[in-house]
Amino acid sequence: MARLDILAYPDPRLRMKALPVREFDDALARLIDDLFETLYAARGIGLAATQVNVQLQLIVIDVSEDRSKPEVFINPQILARDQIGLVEESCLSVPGIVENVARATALTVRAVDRRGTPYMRDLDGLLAVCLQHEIDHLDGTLFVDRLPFFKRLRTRRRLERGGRAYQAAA
Ligand code: GNR
Ligand code: NI
Repeated sequence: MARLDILAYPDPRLRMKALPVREFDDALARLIDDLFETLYAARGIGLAATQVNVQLQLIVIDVSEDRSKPEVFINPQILARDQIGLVEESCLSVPGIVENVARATALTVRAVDRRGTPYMRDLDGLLAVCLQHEIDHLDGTLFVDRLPFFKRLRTRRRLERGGRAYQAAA
């Protein structure tokens, strides 16, 4: 297993669009293991392959308190969304910024598991929010892109000055 480097804003590689996974082989299994190791080391709840410079539609998530529920979403597609709520988000690739984002509070997703078997699931709570955040990464979108106009401007200014300076001042 290996811990991978997480790309940080404004790295242009975070803007690339991920391609569907086609080969469910040992290399994919190793990549999934590495993504979980990286996720747990960074104390995040979700990680998209895009964040470690792999342009594949591959997401790992664990929203459990004790880090005991690893979940893999490959080639995910959201089939239905229910209700919108404001949820406080942060991102390992946008350090120092915490803002409310409008997200569906429940959804139905179709994806395949690590062996390539398709499945469908209904999600809600933090898992639903996190999956939307990660699918955005696969499309090259960051949560700060989804802020209302003036908040987005303010956040962009803060990021240009450096997330760390903002964190210290907050
Ligand atoms: O660790 C993370 N926490 C989080 C909190 C609220 C909504 C989304 C997230 S995802 C984030 C990890 C990350 O950047 N994944 O892409
Ligand atoms: Ni993120």
